[in-house]
Amino acid sequence: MTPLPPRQALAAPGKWPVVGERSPRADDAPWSVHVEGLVEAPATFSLPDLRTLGEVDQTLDVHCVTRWSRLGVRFRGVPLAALLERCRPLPEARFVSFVARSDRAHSTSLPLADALDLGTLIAFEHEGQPLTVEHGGPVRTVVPGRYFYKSLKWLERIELRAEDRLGYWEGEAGYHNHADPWAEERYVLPEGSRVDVMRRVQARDLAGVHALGVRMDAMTLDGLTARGAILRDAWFRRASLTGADFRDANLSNARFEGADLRDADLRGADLEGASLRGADLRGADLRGSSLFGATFCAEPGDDAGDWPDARLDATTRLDAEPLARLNDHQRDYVLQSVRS
Ligand SMILES: Nc1nc2c(c(=O)[nH]1)N[C@H]1C(S)=C(S)[C@@H](COP(=O)(O)O)O[C@H]1N2
Ligand SMILES: [Mo]
Repeated sequence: MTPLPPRQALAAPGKWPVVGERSPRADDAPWSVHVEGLVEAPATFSLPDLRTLGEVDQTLDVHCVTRWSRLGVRFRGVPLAALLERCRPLPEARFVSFVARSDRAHSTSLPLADALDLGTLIAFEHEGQPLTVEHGGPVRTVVPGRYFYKSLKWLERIELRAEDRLGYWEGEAGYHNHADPWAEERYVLPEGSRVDVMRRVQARDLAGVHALGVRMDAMTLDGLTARGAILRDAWFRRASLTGADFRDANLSNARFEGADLRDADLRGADLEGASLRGADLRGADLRGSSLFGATFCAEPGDDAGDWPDARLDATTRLDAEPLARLNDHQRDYVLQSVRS
């Protein structure tokens, strides 16, 4: 069986989803990559300069925090190590921050030792072709062994630092700064917010709440109001959620295994990567929801857990949009259930 980190699923064959920014900053200047901060020899490299540092092929597994993976993907580029050999980091340099040529100056960072040990690559090509713009062309980083948000598109600046500087997703969206997919380091809760969130859970009012990774397994939360809440990675396993209002909520990667979702309102909810196995969805409304990577039944050859298949019937409401994003196996199961 294919080795996948916990709760990752393969992207459809031949598909490479675009995540985050879709294009770099508009700028007529020729592309260059600056290396600065705690280095003996700061430098600016043109793309041809960079490529003379010695290109290698590297095959790695891509694991996006939104749950899709692509295994054995080949990139070609220059190892970060080769570049830093030229610029010679000072002994105080303990972190490396990669900054993009993008409108929000998107960035991400790694401990320098990790970036080197993991074999970070400054990549120009993907499967023998130049990187397309939406995937970070002409130059991006790829970091094996970390969720893909540590791999920066449109590399413009590499900064060596004594202190860490949280990247865009890590600082703004609560993405885990260590990002090891095997340890499932996806999201962190903002400091100090857990108690407040649990108080809101007790009151069954999570409308507009922004909290990541909240554990609500087996809780009785019928009639819960969670409209517009951001509850990525929440656990609702075996929770009782009849009539819950999840309209437009972000429930990506949420676990609803065995949950009672009868008559729940999930219109417009983001359920990407959510697990709904064993959930009771009779009378639930899923119209306009986003179901990329969501699961209702076991995948062939999947032995992860012994949940039964979700319960759907003719009273479960769905429209074309959510169905289009399911994989074939899940879509067949859903369609067959709602027709019977
Ligand atoms: N400049 C930039 N780099 C970025 C992002 C971004 O929004 N901007 N998103 C990150 C995330 S979350 C992922 S999963 C990957 C997605 O790369 P792809 O669009 O080529 O699949 O890029 C990462 N690097
Ligand atoms: Mo991502």
